[in-house]
Amino acid sequence: MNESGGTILYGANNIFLVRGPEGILQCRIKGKVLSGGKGDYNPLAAGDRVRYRPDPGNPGNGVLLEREERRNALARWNRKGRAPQTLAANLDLVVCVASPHSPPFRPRFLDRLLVACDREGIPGLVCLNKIDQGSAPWIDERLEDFRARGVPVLLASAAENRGLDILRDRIRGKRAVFVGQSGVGKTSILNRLLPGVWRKVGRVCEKYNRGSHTTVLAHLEEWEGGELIDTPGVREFEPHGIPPDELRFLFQEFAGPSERCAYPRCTHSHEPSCAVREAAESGEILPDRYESYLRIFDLLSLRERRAP
Ligand SMILES: Nc1nc2c(ncn2[C@@H]2O[C@H](COP(=O)(O)OP(=O)(O)OP(=O)(O)O)[C@@H](O)[C@H]2O)c(=O)[nH]1
Ligand SMILES: [Mg+2]
Ligand SMILES: [Zn+2]
Repeated sequence: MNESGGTILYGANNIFLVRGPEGILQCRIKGKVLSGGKGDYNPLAAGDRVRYRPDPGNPGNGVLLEREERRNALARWNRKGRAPQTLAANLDLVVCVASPHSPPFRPRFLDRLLVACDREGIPGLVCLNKIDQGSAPWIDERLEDFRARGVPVLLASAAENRGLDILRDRIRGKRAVFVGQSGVGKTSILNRLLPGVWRKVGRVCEKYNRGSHTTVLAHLEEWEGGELIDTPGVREFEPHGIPPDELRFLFQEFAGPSERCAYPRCTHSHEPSCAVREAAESGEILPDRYESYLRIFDLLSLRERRAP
């Protein structure tokens, strides 16, 4: 039978659901390594375009042949696997979900997600869910700082069905992925947008995955002319594929002060007479943003030194 092109909806343990012209098929990777996915922690992610061959003797099944080139991808460094792990691919929008108190607000986690979005040229937005639990001045200050740099910030409560119309308007017609720490309410929000579907998908994932959560990929559902992707919560998000000395360009607010740094190629990490550090000390730049930058810079530098 002929080859077809399709989109990965989700997968686990080498069984992937692919949406193609024949409908939705269960596919396996042919051989050990998928062409196009070498060296990755996971060769395929939700949203990937693939080539596959339907199995004529086994309707509804097929074999994956190749991953097509990605337009973009949201990937993190997987420490355990020592390889980049793609959460979702070919995206129009990343919805970075957070909550104010449980789990606690972690702005540096959002910084890392947004750095990865920026680097890939994918628009990102911040959705603070669980606002029924209230906010705090330091959280509001951090959110205001995102807004000041053009990152949309939405306040929502999936529990009380508040603030979700604005989110609907933002994501309609797009392929949007929901990411964030475990427990912030990604699936709860998606259940409000597309009732019923996500629980069902969760059960299917569990079946393929023999009850464990570790290898379940994100999954994709069609919604109002676009597509929504839910992802399992991640504890850490280490950006991947950013040279340390290019990180500074992803912290836009450093641009102005950096013109006053003593060294023209100052990385704002250790150099004397660094105007960015001074700006953080004087409050012109949010000190926590500078701290956040330093932490990412260290991570990226360490990984670069360890690379073969
Ligand atoms: N108070 C309050 N609780 C909420 C809200 N949204 C979700 N929750 C609760 O938070 C818990 C976690 O919600 P989930 O939607 O499973 O969170 P998740 O981000 O999908 O978590 P992972 O799938 O583990 O990454 C559940 O007990 C929800 O009922 C909200 O707006 N307010
Ligand atoms: Mg979830
Ligand atoms: Zn500097």
